[in-house]
Amino acid sequence: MSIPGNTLETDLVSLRDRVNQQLAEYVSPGAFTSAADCPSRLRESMAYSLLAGGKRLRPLLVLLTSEACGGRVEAALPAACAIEMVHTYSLIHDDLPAMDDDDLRRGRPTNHKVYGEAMAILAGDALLTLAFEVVAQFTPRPDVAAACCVDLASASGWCGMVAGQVADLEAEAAGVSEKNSPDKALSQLEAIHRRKTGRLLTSAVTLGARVALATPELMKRLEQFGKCVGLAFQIADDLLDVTGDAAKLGKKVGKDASLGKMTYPGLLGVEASRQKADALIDEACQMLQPLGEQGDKLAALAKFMTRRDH
Ligand code: GRG
Repeated sequence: MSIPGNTLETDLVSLRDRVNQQLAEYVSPGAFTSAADCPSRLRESMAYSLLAGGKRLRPLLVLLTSEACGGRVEAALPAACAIEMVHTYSLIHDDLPAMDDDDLRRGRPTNHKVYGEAMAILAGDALLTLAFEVVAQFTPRPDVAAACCVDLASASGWCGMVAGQVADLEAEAAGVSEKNSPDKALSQLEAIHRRKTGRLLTSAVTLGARVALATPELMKRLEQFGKCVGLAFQIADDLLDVTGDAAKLGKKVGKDASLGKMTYPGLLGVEASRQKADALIDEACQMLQPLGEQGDKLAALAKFMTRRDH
């Protein structure tokens, strides 16, 4: 990961290493009293995708938000790892033939290409449930752990990420982009992404704030920060599908256009999409004002997330 500013880059690399180390521990046979009972092929399939690299943006958002609110890394690490488990499950399921049917993810063959469809579905299921086991068991204070479970479940579930994925499939099946006016198509696209990617990214921020016991006023501002960053991230993702390099991304590019999908560059053009993403990041950074310098790393990560090349 290359992020401008030497200290920030060192900090992020070391936080990411901690997340990677903890994730490996959570899927090891000794992680829980009952963990040795996991069938070895299932564990292998879970670890294959979970430990395949990835930028770890969601865990970094959890940890940096918590730090910005005065929290400790150790307290936020279970939630940071849990959200990465949920994200990895969504990628495994999204890559399945019944969904996006992809054969490359994080620079490797997708989970179902290696372990078969049934095991890929089960590895996704197991990562999703393990996420909640980890938050409930290892987040300090039972009331905070419970609030984090609700937050993560609502962001990823039937009215969150899963709903967004359903809306995306329905829009694709209906060929909505051709039938609607540009304004209507744009608000439909926003409604899809607000849930499909936005809710989980917002949850990364609110989880960090919850663990650090942020005040309700700060929580509100951070939630708005997360919403802006979530949408800007999706616009950047759409742009990378047009302008990105498959080798750097570790997945195919040009897929959205070949499937006739609605995207920001498709509806607004490349330059206006970039401007929209930049404006969202400006709005996001304004939300961090009460944090003063303590919000600087979080602001830098948000900027990186939209200006990344992978
Ligand atoms: C299967 C319920 C279910 C949901 C899937 C998020 C999602 C919904 C599918 C992923 C499809 C996709 C490529 C969405 C675009 C935004 C996105 C989540 C990109 C990948 O996230 P990164 O860039 O990936 O953070 P890494 O590999 O770095 O973690």
